[in-house]
Amino acid sequence: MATNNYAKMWKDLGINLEAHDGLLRSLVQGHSDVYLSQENRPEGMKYLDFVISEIHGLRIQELLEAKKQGRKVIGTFCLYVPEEIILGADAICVGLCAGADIGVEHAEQVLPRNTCALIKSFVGFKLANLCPYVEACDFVIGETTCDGKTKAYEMLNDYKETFVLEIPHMKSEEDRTLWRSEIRRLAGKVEEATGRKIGARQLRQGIETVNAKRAVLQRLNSLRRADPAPISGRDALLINQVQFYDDPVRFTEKIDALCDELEERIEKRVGVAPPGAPRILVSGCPMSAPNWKLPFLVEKNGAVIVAEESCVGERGTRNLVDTRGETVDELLDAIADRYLQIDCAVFTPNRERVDHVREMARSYKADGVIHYVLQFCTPYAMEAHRVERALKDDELPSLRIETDYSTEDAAQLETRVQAFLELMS
Ligand code: BJ8
Repeated sequence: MATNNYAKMWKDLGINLEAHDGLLRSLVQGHSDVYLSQENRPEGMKYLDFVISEIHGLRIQELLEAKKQGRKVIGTFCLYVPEEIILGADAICVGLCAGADIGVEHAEQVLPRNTCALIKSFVGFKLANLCPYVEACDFVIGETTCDGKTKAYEMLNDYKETFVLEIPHMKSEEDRTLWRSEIRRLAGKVEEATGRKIGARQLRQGIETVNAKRAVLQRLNSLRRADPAPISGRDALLINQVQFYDDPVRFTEKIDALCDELEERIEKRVGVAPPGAPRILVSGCPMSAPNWKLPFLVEKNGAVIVAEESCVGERGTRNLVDTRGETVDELLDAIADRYLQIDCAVFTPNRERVDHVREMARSYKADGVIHYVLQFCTPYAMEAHRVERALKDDELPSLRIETDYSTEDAAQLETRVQAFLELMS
């Protein structure tokens, strides 16, 4: 990225240029070490590399251009916030979850140390004025998922307007009623902020755009069932991460073309690892960009990650919104119903997540499962035991990893990963 070209843009956004340079340097280095070092990548990944190389440049420029044309930019942190509603008001949705530990010392001045890395990262980014996406947003939408996020949004609201959506923690009919009314409250907020009424035609268009994006990611996932794997887990993760920032229509077209290429590779039996390489399913907490630590350690030791049971993965792409509704009310209910199916660990009971892990392990022919938990994430740490028990019943080896965004534990993690992969050789 030609940083000089963007320095004025970042300065105008109030970015701390010195700290931001450090963030970009580590991003470029991480991308080079983890991604560009791979051999035999699909050609289509060049687009994703380009997006990453311009992640705080060209895309931010596009957002600011759109704002000049009168569109709003709205930030989100969670899969429960429907992009369809934001698109229905001709606004732009950007995912703000962050996966870097730069800014953590700022976050720890106001948050307990035993807060998960994802929360520390987004709070730290705001306090240190590090993220042009946050600064480009007109407002952000939070949600009452885990306690840490719920309370962090109170703090974030002191610096950036934060609208908080109430997420029920159960899935009874009463919860559905609450959730449907929250979806309407959100639509009202988006209409008020954008000054645009969400009509049925625009909402349907928003639904179709997001359905198309999810459908292409489903296509990508289904191609990863092949052996040899036509694409690495690292690259698939990058695609899943970029979907939260990129223009959804352009992204869908590019990934569709990449899938065509993967189909050809499968036909010619071209893979990123030899046939029979250990196939790993990763399950648990989301990995936001540039959190690439674990996939790198797994794949540099000869295994291939074939699927992610994660919000940056299949939990986010499973299920499309039913488009049969004709009125705004019917479409909003269809959106609410689709989103209530998400099996985040903040729900109770949450048996469907365990079923999904087992089902994914079977369908992707995984040889083992890594249960990935961000340190201090109680919901996923609590569910780990239930997941492990189910996998034991299926006679599938599993490994529990608890970590954060720092690289301090990389050597120790690698030793554990190597020992785990030996079980499969
Ligand atoms: S739908 S997983 S994106 S809440 S890791 S902040 S849960 S303490 S990210 Fe999440 Fe929505 Fe659920 Fe997905 Fe809390 Fe855990 Fe931290 Fe987490």
